[in-house]
Amino acid sequence: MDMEKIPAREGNHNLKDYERARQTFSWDSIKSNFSWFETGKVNMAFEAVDRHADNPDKKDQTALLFSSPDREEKLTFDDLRRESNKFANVLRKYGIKKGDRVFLFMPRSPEFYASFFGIIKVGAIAGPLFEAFMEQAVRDRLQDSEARMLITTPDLLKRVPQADLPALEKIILIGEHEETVDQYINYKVEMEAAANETEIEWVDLEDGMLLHYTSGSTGKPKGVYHVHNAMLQHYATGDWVLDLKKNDIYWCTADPGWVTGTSYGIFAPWLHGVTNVVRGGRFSPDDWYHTLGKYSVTVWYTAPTALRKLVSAGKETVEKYDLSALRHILSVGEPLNPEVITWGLKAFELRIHDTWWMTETGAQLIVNLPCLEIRPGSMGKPIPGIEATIIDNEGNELPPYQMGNLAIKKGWPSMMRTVWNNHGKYESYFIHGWYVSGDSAYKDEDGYFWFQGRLDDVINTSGERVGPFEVESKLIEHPAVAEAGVIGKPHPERGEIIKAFITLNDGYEDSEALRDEIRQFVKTGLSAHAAPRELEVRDTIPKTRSGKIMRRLLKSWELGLPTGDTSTLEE
Ligand code: 6R9
Repeated sequence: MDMEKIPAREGNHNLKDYERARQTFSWDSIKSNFSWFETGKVNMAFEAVDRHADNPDKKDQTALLFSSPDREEKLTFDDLRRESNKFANVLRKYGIKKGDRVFLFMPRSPEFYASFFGIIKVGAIAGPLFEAFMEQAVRDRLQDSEARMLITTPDLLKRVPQADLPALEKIILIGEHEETVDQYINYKVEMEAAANETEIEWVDLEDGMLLHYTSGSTGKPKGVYHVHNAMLQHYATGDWVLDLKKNDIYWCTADPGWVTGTSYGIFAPWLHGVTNVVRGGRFSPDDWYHTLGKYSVTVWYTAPTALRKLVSAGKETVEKYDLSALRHILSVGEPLNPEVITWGLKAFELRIHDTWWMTETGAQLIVNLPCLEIRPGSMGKPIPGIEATIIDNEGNELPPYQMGNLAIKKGWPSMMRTVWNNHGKYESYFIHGWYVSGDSAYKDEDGYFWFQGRLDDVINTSGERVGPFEVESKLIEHPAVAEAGVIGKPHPERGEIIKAFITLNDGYEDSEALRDEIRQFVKTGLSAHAAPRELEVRDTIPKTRSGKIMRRLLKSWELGLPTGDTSTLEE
């Protein structure tokens, strides 16, 4: 689509001269913004919380503006320091130390953020999980990471496996619960007894901080391992891309179970000491507009799937609210449709800035900057310090307009350092010093990058990454299902929806009731977002000679596209 380019706004952007910054920039130049600059010893929690709480001008500023349909709370930087100190002391009391994995399985809440920073303060590694996960998803992640502790709520405890987790010593419960099991610890009781001060564990820049499990096209979800050094890039992009300024009220709509909810829902805003809005509960256009208006949000980071729903809700809905404080909007997770950008110009009189990055990359890499023109449909340009290109499968760089693998020159601060328990997998991402993203794209003659699709079978439904293998594995656990092949099918609002093709075991007949039951089985066994919206019963599932499900072929059939090379198709 040939759309009008949208010029940069006038304004006092933090990054004004992109070309110059790219030429002169080095990551070392960011270091002087941090307290560890001289000593080399660091802790992300100190930089994001305590440093502001130590500053008399900042300590009473609101750090967290939390609200959900049934709760509203404000925490200053001083409150957040104290609460995370207390939690660090609780963890220490139970023997948690540097390098241990501590997982969080709970809805967004002030306790989540206190616990999260408490974990980091003792030098442990935080593993945030989506609250929507069902037992199998929780088990896979706790098993692989060998988590020693889990923080959850009595409600969600039902989905925490009771067996097969030998490493899991304690479960901290936030909220009232009746059972008195040795393994359980009561959050409130422990926090009341804990001291307000703690010793921060000073670690090295390369020490672990965070494990984000994400889906690949094969195998179980993988643990993407991030280190404290990522803060350099969280800080830099908070400056250049989010364009954060001292008095901003910032809202990132992402859940901390997703990397966007940690890198940009926690680290970037708090490294900059801005007020961070967190809204719990379910999405609705009115609720979101209300949140933007009520808190006078100035900078808003969200996702195409939500933006598309706001577009559907129409201009009448947005006009009910006073969004005059809003000055900067960003998007991530999926391609941002040009139509949505056009709508944003009308509805908010603002540009929507697309940003591209991945769980593995830890922070934004290719973005639309406030100081550059936007070409609707393009992800933008690499930030200073990042070299991006398009390569073929042999690692040769391709000229403008040729589609190929989107690749990044190895060596940026927020890059994952390994895949937990699977360093070989980590190494497989690189070719001739390039990190190969798995996305296909091309660049134009001015260096703007244009996303074309995923090269593997990973599904992106409403901005969430779902591995087809995980869904297929769950499907075939159902007694009626013999084989399953799962694809992403394009959908106007959700990006993609999950469509599953199955074959049935002898003795079962296709019926709507059976299909409903199977869908429900995935929903309760894995998670709601992984449940196939469409389920089709077939006689066979196409497979390669080596037995791999040919999802590509299923997809071509589904979409009525040419089937391409079927030489590996099993007879
Ligand atoms: C941060 C995040 C990564 C995958 C990525 C790509 C897709 C993300 C995008 C985008 C088009 C954008 N993706 N941003 N596609 N335009 N601006 O999303 O991480 O959940 O790991 O997903 O999402 O396919 O490879 P993650």
